[in-house]
Amino acid sequence: DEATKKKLSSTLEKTIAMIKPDAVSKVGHIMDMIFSDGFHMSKAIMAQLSRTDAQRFYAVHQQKPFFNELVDFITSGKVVAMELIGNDAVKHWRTLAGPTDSAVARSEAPNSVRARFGTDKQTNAVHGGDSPENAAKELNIFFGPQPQKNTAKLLDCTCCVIK
Ligand code: IDP
Repeated sequence: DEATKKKLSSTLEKTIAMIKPDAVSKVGHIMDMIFSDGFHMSKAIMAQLSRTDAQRFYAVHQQKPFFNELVDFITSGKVVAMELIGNDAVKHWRTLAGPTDSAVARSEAPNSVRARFGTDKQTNAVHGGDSPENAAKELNIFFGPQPQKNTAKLLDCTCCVIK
């Protein structure tokens, strides 16, 4: 009914999911998990990030001791970035992704993506935006107006895009 529709649309959110270079070969399994959990995927792109874009993407971690290593890792191969839409999508995708450290994920969230496909604290298969604001900034790096280098668009469906 109308009340249910209104409630659903008010919690509809978008987020970014990104498959990191270590798990790109598992893209099919990961997309299966995403769809099985009820997300809509409105955009997807395969890209190799430049160092500049990787530094923009991880700008919040600039002061961390692992920043350079993280930029090396994320630029070491192709990634697959996706725009996901669903109820409470930011939190939902972070839950499906699992804890940052894949070893912790294996003990605490064995059905998570990081438990199944990640290796350790750094090499952890996927990224998830941590707020709607950060997700929007990160999506803009992949799907924003600037032409992308080294990218191949996989999917760009407007049927379920929320503005
Ligand atoms: P999150 O990806 O679960 O949100 P963050 O703390 O935001 O975790 O860290 C961003 C990314 O930086 C992680 O996904 C991981 O790849 C990397 N990272 C986090 N902590 C460490 C660390 O202690 N050493 C090396 N890499 C790390």
